[in-house]
Amino acid sequence: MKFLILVLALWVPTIFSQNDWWQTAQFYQIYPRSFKDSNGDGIGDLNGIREKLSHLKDIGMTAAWLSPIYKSPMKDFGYDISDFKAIQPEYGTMADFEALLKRAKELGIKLIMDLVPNHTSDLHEWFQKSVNRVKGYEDFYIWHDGYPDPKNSSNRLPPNNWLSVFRGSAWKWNTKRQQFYFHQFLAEQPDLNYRNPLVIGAMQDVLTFWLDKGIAGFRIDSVPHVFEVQADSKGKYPDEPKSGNTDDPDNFDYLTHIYTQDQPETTELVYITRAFLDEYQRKNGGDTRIMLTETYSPINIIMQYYGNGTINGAHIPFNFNFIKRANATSKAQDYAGIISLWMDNMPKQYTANWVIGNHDNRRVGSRYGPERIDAMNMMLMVLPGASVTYNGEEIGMLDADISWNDTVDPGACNSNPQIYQQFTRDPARTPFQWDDSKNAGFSTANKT
Ligand SMILES: *[C@@H]1O[C@H](CO)[C@@H](O)[C@H](O)[C@H]1NC(C)=O
Ligand SMILES: *[C@@H]1O[C@H](CO)[C@@H](O)[C@H](O)[C@H]1NC(C)=O
Ligand SMILES: *[C@@H]1O[C@H](CO)[C@@H](O)[C@H](O)[C@H]1NC(C)=O
Ligand SMILES: *[C@@H]1O[C@H](CO)[C@@H](O)[C@H](O)[C@H]1NC(C)=O
Ligand SMILES: CC(=O)N[C@H]1CO[C@H](CO)[C@@H](O)[C@@H]1O
Repeated sequence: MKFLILVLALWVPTIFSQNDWWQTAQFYQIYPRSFKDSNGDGIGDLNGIREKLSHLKDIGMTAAWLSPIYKSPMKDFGYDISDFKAIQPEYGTMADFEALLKRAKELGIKLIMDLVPNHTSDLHEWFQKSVNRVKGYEDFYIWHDGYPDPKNSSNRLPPNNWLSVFRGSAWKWNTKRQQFYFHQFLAEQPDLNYRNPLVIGAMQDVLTFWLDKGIAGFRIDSVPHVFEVQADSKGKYPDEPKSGNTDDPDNFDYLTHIYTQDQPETTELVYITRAFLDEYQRKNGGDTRIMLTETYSPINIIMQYYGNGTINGAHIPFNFNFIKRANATSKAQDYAGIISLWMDNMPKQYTANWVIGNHDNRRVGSRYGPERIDAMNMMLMVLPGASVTYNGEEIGMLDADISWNDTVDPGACNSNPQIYQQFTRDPARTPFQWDDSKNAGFSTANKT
């Protein structure tokens, strides 16, 4: 009886209310490099995704978001972008992308692109122009003279103590421009300066390019990192305080990131982007174009991403609490707590979402234990709102054991053979297991 009431309570409101497509969507993240290799080079590609897209339909998915497929030197597997309007050749061509979109439309699956606003590749035309101080591009990135080194007159010291997520100083000297530039991730990934309206304009131009092709929206990567605090009137950037969490001064965790994350301008940018997407729909018609945002921030900050009461923000600010707060020892009451945490904090007019896995975290089966995989997948589907899962979780793939020699994730490669396992994301990025043929049906290549 109780179960029947629960089912009715979840089901009845959905048939009487007018939900927009995304409010009840099942989102499936595809990691293109590891999904399906169609041409035998050992690397997943767009034609492979097209070939296997009916799998998503079979398991009830209604939308897919693709990890980056843009042109990239691949220092961070596509999260370092050298051209936001081109496809990385090893993944295919623009024609392949259009064929994928067409197939997705036939199947009724919406496609979402991953936008990486936090930085570009250092090979991006914008960065090259900024290095050379080409007019209009001087302030596309965050530049600083640094300070003289009292111990060594031919050296300069970085502007402050800020650290890169991938270890070491977040500032890198550029000999051509004779200044430091700021990079929260790899040195090859300079951060864009979003206080420059020309940068916002350039990014909106990128959004328009992909929306015109017919995609349903964007998943925006690493939102909290988009802004850092401004330098004071003397051009000085403040140091961040030590966290006390580790003795390793190169570890990102050595500092508390009060000046480089969750700055108030971040939500502003989310609101501006939402207004831009709504305006696009007003002008061009069609279904709602949506925005999903990635942030691991505290709940009060995440709620601001939804909107501030008068202005709307992200349709789906990812809810990572199952990833952050649950593990193999969690009890029923812990899960109940995780669910209430979101539902009690979310203003009623918004739509809940639940993320079970992604390319940055251990797999569901490795986090909660293999015997809980089905339960976790089912819970994701019955909770109210949208669900978000990662390719392979539906078949219960587990983390692979990847040796130091085979490790390619930059976060791990920048560490050492003793500690890399704390940093590596490779174990959750192994090829999708399609069947029991060679390479589990992922590829005909000898090495994947
Ligand atoms: C002084 O700084 C320069 C430039 O960073 C470096 O190449 C050189 O090795 C440094 N000299 C000493 C003695 O540390
Ligand atoms: C919401 O944000 C907008 C745009 O930033 C701002 O103009 C407005 O005052 C904010 N409203 C509230 C209630 O904070
Ligand atoms: C596992 O999750 C529970 C809550 O769900 C938490 O109390 C506990 O500290 C977590 N354990 C680890 C090792 O993270
Ligand atoms: C890793 O690579 C090094 C250098 O190529 C080699 O000497 C070593 O035997 C390899 N280790 C393993 C465990 O394969
Ligand atoms: C959280 C996060 O890391 N966000 C993205 C910003 O850029 C880095 C480096 O490219 C990516 O790894 C991230 O996914």
